[in-house]
Amino acid sequence: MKQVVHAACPHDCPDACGVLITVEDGRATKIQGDPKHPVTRGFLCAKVAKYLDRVYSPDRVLYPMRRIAAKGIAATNAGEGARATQTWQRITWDEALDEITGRFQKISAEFGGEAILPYSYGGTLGALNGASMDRRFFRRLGASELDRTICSAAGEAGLLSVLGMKLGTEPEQFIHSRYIIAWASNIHGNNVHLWPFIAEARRNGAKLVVIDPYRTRTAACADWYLPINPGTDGALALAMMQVIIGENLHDADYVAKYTLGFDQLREKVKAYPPERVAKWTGISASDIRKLAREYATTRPSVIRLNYGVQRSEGGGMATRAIAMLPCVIGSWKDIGGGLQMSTSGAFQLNAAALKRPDLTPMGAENPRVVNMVELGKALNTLSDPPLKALLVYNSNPAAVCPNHNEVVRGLKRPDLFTVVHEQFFTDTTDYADIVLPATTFFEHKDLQTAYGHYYVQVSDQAIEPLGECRSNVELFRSLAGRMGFNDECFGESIDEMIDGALASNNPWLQGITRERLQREGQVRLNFSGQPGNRQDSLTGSQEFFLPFAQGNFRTPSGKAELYSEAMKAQGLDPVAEFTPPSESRHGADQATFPLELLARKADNFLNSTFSNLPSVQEMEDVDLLEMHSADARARGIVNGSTVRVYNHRGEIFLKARVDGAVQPGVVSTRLKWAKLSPGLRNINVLTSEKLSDLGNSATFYSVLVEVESAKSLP
Ligand SMILES: Nc1nc2c(c(=O)[nH]1)N[C@H]1C(S)=C(S)[C@@H](COP(=O)(O)OP(=O)(O)OC[C@H]3O[C@@H](n4cnc5c(=O)[nH]c(N)nc54)[C@H](O)[C@@H]3O)O[C@H]1N2
Ligand SMILES: Nc1nc2c(c(=O)[nH]1)N[C@H]1C(S)=C(S)[C@@H](COP(=O)(O)OP(=O)(O)OC[C@H]3O[C@@H](n4cnc5c(=O)[nH]c(N)nc54)[C@H](O)[C@@H]3O)O[C@H]1N2
Ligand code: SF4
Ligand SMILES: [Mo]
Repeated sequence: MKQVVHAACPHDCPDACGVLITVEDGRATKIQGDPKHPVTRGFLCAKVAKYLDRVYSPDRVLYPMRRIAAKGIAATNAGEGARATQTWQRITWDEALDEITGRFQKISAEFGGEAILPYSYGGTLGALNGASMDRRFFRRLGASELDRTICSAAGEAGLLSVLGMKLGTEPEQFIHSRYIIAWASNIHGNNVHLWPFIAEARRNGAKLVVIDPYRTRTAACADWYLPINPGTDGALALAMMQVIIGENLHDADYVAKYTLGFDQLREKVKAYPPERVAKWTGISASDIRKLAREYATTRPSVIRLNYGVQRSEGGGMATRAIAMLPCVIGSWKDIGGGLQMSTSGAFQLNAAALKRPDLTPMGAENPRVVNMVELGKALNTLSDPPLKALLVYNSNPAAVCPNHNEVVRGLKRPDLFTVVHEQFFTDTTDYADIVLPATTFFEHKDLQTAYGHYYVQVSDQAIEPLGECRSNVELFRSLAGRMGFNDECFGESIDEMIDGALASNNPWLQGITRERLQREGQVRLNFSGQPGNRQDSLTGSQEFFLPFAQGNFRTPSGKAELYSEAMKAQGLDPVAEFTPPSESRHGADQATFPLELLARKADNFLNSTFSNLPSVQEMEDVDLLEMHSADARARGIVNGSTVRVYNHRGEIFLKARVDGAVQPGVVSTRLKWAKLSPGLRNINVLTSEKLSDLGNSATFYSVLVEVESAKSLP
């Protein structure tokens, strides 16, 4: 029997694609993008187009496993057989659940629930398998709470400080833009479904400007590429506003009606003339002026701001400064104007129904919070209570966490009981006591929102779980049962959970039901009647959502806050300011190591996911250190040389590629599994646990290193 199932890609990606899976006699035989999805428009990214290789990979974890060897990397890339017999003993789910709950109960009795830490992030962004039954379980257990800041917390805090809500320009409006700035936005790599809209805008005469220290594919095909020194974007935005306000190019009417603190901003930006900012950014004063003038006068103009800016020590403040730009020029009024960093704030699912924070045991209302970026520090230094158990799901911290050597030192602790729920034997399972098999999105049902558009989807289950795989929801349901948690919510069915999540008072979810989602595949949030909505002038059929066309900011003042009391209360500049990151060429630590490192993502992997699949590996250039010819020459390095890249946190070995991707003073390499990298260590050996200025976020792009040529790869 052949059928086509509608699913939604749950990977941590703004596009949240609609997916069609063909199933024949219980086996998935084809995957394609849903042509009916207005943003997916029938195509998938290259990695998910190969998803059958992932689902049916011979390397999948299919059964619960118990460690029978010492913790550590047992085999780098060995086949299933060797690994299974030398490192793992297959056990039943009952045995696994007994062992886990037994250990959890013992640890709770001896040290308290806070000695147990959940560790999860973006494996799946499905509303259920991302954050529902797991949150209920850990609340009920009284475990430490995880502050999930590894990705976007700095940028979110910066954006919210100005707009009050994570809303932005919808992708469909980009075709109407005349001036598009891709700011720290690797569109071809990380957000490919925006590209066709930009391409159409350019056919209509739009100009594309890219601001990125790395010459991405998007930068290479831009009309104007501005390589910027890492971590200096805040200064650039302030200088642009110095020019715009100084030359009276701002929208005085919009500013007067809908913003707060313009006079303070006008004063503040006087300290950031283009000549001063040119020295930090590496962008000439004349180019800064030209950018500011073009941006303010070519209408509609839109900024696609992505998260690259905010993975920096001053990333929150930089995002805040950039978020002011569309408020100052009033581009929120235009179809195809404004800014998009994230659209996720529009999806106001019923979080209390999903996560049930009310399950907290008496006396444990405010559990200890552990920042996920500081996992190494937490495992090695926390006391009162120390961390004694870790349950990892939806994440691969031994690959993605900064200061990898410290993370591994912590994970190796013999007294730490680690459980990892996974689809593959990752870097993190190498330190697990128990590994549990997890389903892929083909094998479970979920509800899907997005952070790069405004469509909700139900992702249907296409095939039966492989082997003995269980979804995250089913794992935590099983654990709750075994712990004797008899709260009714642990028995809710998947459909009841989806219904509960959609049962929200938010007007944007009105009329969106599970039945309707299953019938229609994807449904746009219900923005009808929103002030500022406008008809599409080309087709006349679509009503666009312009969240801030008539103000409606969700800040305490209801205005776009160019001056923020909340910032002031945190001891920060209430307008905005720029301080160079301490780990940068202009920073306090610049004397330690001379080169700025971009520890970037791979275009064809998704963080560390996909980096173990041969058919995806073929598409990606790995284990390369990209550097400028001047920096290479000064160190006697040529294209293809083996190099040692090091700082005070550690060292890695790579092959040099001297290709013009980066400017002098900057080097770059990409994230992948550590155990598939030379010397069994990846880029996060070199990155820092230091937190950003706002949001306590990670600073993957504020890293100094030195490079020297080496004899051979380890
Ligand atoms: N193919 C692929 N797609 C992905 C991912 C992936 O790993 N691979 N990851 C997903 C995830 S988790 C996320 S959060 C999103 C993130 O997607 P993006 O926000 O696009 O994240 P990054 O790739 O970190 O950064 C974007 C760009 O910012 C640049 N950049 C670095 N530092 C600076 C700086 O100081 N200033 C400026 N102007 N630019 C800078 C980088 O070189 C990069 O090209 O993408 C998602 N999509
Ligand atoms: N150097 C450097 N480090 C980075 C970044 C960077 O740009 N540079 N990016 C950072 C960012 S933005 C992010 S968001 C983080 C991402 O950090 P993570 O969210 O840890 O990302 P992944 O490496 O994709 O690991 C997700 C894991 O979840 C598993 N998984 C997928 N679906 C499921 C499921 O349904 N159930 C269970 N139990 N497991 C599942 C996958 O197999 C995969 O191993 O990495 C951060 N680390
Ligand atoms: S990873 Fe992103 S682009 Fe690729 S299929 Fe999933 S949502 Fe679409
Ligand atoms: Mo992320």
